[in-house]
Amino acid sequence: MGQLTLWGRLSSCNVQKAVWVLEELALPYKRIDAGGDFGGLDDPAYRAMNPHGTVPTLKDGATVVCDSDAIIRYLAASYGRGSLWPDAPAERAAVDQWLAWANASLYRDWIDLFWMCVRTPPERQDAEGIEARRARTAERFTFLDNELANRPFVAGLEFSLADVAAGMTLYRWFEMPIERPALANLDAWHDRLKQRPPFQAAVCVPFDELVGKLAH
Ligand SMILES: N[C@@H](CCC(=O)N[C@@H](CS)C(=O)NCC(=O)O)C(=O)O
Repeated sequence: MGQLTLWGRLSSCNVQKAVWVLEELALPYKRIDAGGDFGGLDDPAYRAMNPHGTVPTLKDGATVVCDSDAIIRYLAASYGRGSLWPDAPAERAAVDQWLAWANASLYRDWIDLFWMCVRTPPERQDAEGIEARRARTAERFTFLDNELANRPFVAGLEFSLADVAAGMTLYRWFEMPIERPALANLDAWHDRLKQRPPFQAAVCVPFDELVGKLAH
């Protein structure tokens, strides 16, 4: 293992995924605030690592990885000994299919809602648009609640990267000033995650600095 360095402000949900996995694996790492009010994403040295100019970026010795999903997979494959992202293809596929759902379906609706409801200043908010996104996100969580009736974690009996990608949404979902359906299995899963200090440290982070801020 080289020196692990993660660039990214903790108020970024994608940075939170990376921090959560670093903490789950109890890896020594240094996090450097970048992005948002911290800036730095247009610096040539940063762009040389991450041509997208986004956070997070991970450096492990000579290896640089951009994109939160690539980062959590890299960390799990390198240091997880099959715990968060199984080695066996069939078990890995079970995690991957839920990672894909979390990113392509749940995250898309949830992040739209967060931008419209929290990041957009009140005077520019579109109540109908918020309600449409709220309803769609609630449908995603209702679907997940139904799945969680049969298993304790998103991809099966064990905690995995799928729980990180989906669970990263929970704090903000429950903190947003919106109506939410009562979902007992989702609540039980949330309670299971809340027992993990890495979830608390990475995800349960107030987002006041993002309220009414569309700039980044
Ligand atoms: N697919 C990328 C998306 C990265 C992304 O859009 N990051 C946002 C923060 S969540 C960003 O860099 N925003 C600009 C900023 O923070 O200044 C990933 O998962 O890492």
